[in-house]
Amino acid sequence: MSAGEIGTTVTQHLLSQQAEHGGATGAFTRLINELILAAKIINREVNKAGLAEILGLTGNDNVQGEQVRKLDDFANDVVTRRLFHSGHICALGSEEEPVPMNVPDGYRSGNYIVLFDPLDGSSNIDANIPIGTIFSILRKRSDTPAGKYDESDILQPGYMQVAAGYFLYGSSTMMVYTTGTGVSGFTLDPSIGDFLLSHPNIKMPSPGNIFSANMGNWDYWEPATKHYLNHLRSPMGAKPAYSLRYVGSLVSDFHRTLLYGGVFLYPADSRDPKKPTGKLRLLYECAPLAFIAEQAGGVASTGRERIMDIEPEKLHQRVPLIIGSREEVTLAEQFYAGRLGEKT
Ligand code: P6P
Repeated sequence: MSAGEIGTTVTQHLLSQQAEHGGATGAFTRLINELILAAKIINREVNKAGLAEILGLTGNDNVQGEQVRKLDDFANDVVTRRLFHSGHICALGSEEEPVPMNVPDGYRSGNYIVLFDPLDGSSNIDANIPIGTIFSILRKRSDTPAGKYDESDILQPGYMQVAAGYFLYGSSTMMVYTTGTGVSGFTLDPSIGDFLLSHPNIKMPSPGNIFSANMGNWDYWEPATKHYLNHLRSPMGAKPAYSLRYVGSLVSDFHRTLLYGGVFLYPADSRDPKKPTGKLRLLYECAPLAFIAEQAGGVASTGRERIMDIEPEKLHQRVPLIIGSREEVTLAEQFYAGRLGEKT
């Protein structure tokens, strides 16, 4: 590449997409750019987390009853401030906040809702395991006054998403997103401080040869889950038998599945009576990753229902998630429908 040539920046990519939408006002581009700025700020702190006193616990619990690490708090605050600063938000929903957030007084408001997990996988922070920020972008659909929202604006099924994506703070920092016309991946070049297009038009290989699940939950899973995984891992089942990879950080496990194919699953389990439908949240984890998976040619299901079709009932609703290559997820659905069983 000749001097001065750096490839396509994410902003150039956004502007070219904006140009293709005749009626685009630039509001969406502005909003995404604020998310990108938030990610760069979070990335800076994540990269030095091992050095700064920012590690450790705030001593507070979030709505999930999970001890909140300082970086979670910091990431939540950065994303919230930057998005309200965009002037195009009417409400925000965060894993770290019990209820949706209104536009603060003094800020311009707009017609977008962003639901996000500011720092997913945060329990891995101390072990330097890759973690991420996940976001889902919806358009206001109620006729409430400017800057106001009602529940129908927040509780929208996944197929209503305008865009979805994640930032992965790992060996390199990446941004992966879709607006419904394919999936693009960008890698942060720290020397220029910008995300450059590194993975154009991502397609999920199918079939893959990796399955990803927390096998420690084995005794708490329903029979269909066990029969499906036995099929994948036994030489008498899938040919050749699959490998198991499990990071325990959703964005990492999903990103590998997106690029290499295979299946990630966090099914319902009976380990925690308070979480009978699994651990992952529909609106700001499963639905945005489902949008990306489908745009990359994959499938995202509860095992019995398309994730993107679920009509949400609560902001922090949890659902089972089986997401990955078309072949593996549709096979899983056969097991959950009882059409395949123990000896398959
Ligand atoms: P388990 C991280 O805490 C998280 O929310 C996701 O990032 C990850 O996929 C899941 O929990 C891991 O849960 O029960 O396997 O530790």
